[in-house]
Amino acid sequence: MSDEEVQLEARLEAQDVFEPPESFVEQANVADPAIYDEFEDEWPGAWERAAELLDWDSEWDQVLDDSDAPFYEWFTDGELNASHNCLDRHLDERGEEAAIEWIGELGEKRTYSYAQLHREVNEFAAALRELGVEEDDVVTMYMPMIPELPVAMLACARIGAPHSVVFAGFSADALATRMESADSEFLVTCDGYYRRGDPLPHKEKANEGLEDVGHEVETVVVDRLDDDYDHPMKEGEHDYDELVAAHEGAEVDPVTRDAEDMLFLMYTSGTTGQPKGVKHTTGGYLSYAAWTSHAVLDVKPDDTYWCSADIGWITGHSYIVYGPLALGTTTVMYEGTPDYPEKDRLWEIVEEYDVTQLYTAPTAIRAFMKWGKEYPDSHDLSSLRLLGTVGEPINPRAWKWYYKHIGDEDCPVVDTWWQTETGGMMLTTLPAIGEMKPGSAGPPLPGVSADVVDVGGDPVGAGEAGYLVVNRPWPGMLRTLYNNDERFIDEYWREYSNPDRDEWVYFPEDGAKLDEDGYITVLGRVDDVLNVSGHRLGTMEIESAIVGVEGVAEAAVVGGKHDIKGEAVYAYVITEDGTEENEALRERIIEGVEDAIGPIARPESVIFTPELPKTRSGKIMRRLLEDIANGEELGDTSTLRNPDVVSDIQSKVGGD
Ligand code: 6R9
Repeated sequence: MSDEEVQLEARLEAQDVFEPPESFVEQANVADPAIYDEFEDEWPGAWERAAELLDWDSEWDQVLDDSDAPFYEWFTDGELNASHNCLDRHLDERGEEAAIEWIGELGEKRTYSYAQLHREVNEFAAALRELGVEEDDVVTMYMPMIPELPVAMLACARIGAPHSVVFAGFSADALATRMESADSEFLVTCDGYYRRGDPLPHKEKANEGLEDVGHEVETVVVDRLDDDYDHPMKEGEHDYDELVAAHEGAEVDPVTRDAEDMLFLMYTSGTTGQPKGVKHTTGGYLSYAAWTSHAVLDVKPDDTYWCSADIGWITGHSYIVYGPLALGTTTVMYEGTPDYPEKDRLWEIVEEYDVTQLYTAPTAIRAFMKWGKEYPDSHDLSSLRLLGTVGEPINPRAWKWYYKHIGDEDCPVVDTWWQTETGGMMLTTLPAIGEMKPGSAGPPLPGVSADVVDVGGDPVGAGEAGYLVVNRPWPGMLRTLYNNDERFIDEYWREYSNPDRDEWVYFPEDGAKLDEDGYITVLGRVDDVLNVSGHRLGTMEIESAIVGVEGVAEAAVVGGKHDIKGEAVYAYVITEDGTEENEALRERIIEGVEDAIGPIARPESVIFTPELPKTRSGKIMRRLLEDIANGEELGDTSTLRNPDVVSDIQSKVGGD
């Protein structure tokens, strides 16, 4: 490093607060700080400005109906169609502009103009109807990052059929559980996809999952691998290309949906082994996705905006598909991984497409940091105007690296806290208004009300850790858990609400800290959910996969700190025959987890132990196992029934 660079690094390291760059402020969609007061003064009416970003078939009567809280309703009696909002209404002005820029793993490129995307969505919507899909039928999609995925989502939205997208990296079991839970009789999947240049069979996994679904399923298969792979096509299955060709030129009128009609379901991990089917609606969700894309990501029609998430997660739903397309911009979709063929793949794409905003995850940023600044430095990234992060807490070092080496100290960084359940962003600075504090997401968005409280629900003082709560409803909120209103209340509203006084407080199950300026630093989950590379995984789901492996008697899973992934899966396992070293069993356990959930849940470490540390009442002391995984000092172990086991386990982890 030159002297100048050393000085620069030192200055950045010492700096805790960053101002939005002048050049950004001048052109921002939202730049007037009065927005915060306006939302307070006009709440909940102020949310109309989100709904007004959309086209409605008929206007709402009421912005918020809270008569049956916490089953809130937004924009009641309003009617609209999401596919119309993402496509048709842009045709006149932006028909020939790119809606999706798709970049394949092998370097292939496909551009879908709004007109082309509209055409294919119509054709596929007609095909789905012919297959028997009716309004309100749940259509499952089990697909990687190929353009047919957003096409299928928008085709469903067009005919009023909610979609349920299952992340392609999830296992056959995970697919089956979700299809069963949603009673979904339709599946859109593909033959396979490429990973690091090699074809990866996907259809076999889908077939395996279908075997465990107890009802008939109509399946559509996209041919992604062409001649590289002859997928096992089953009788009665439909080929996507043939279906679309058979409906060439078809036009399907967008079905008018009530604002509160379900747009999609998204399954996510919770405390129990059973994933939760989060229900999002057409009016509130779409308004919220569009508004936050406008206000936080500063999306404008002429942008080439890129969110590097996978559409199989909520981030991809809100900020690759619905938000950007509702605003008529160009959204980039990248199929591959950031280090194939080289570690500069992302920067090559930013340069080639003149990407204006990049929204990614801290885990990716930490990997970029490790690879070195020479990769971004070898590309012209000056088209970038804004950077964002999501998915997990970002450490200040990674934030500053992103700010400097990707943003050239000239782009605001928005650290956005939100969840599958919230539908869109909740805590973040507005990029042209708020000072940025690396490591702290920021204040709640205008109109959103959040606080940090203690176990009893009382606000904690500045600087103290507590539990994050949300005190008011917001349009993008989940409406319920699919077919399970009771669990919806138990999971999110039981803890801090006061139903007798009709006071409802949403509990996201995250720990947090508040500073004297009202900035919130989110510390991580306080339930048994891990965050591995920004992906939510339930410890119970992993544990039940492990105890399903022959030879395993008991298992406890916790998260251990990991430089790149944030958290990694540590599995403590008691074997049936008491053996403490068994390489073959270790492999079977890893395989078992991959089969039940997917490779993302793969244990970093499997530790065989004769016992697990338990309290006198027989509860596993997970905190202790976490401390052991992190090599931290252990607190009081005197309440344990079996304190001796601790040093034994410690020595194994240390020597692992
Ligand atoms: C959008 C998404 C939600 C959980 C959430 C929290 C963590 C997300 C964060 C963050 C700190 C941020 N999380 N964004 N933690 N700072 N900016 O990731 O949804 O997959 O449902 O995960 O992720 O723990 O509760 P989801």
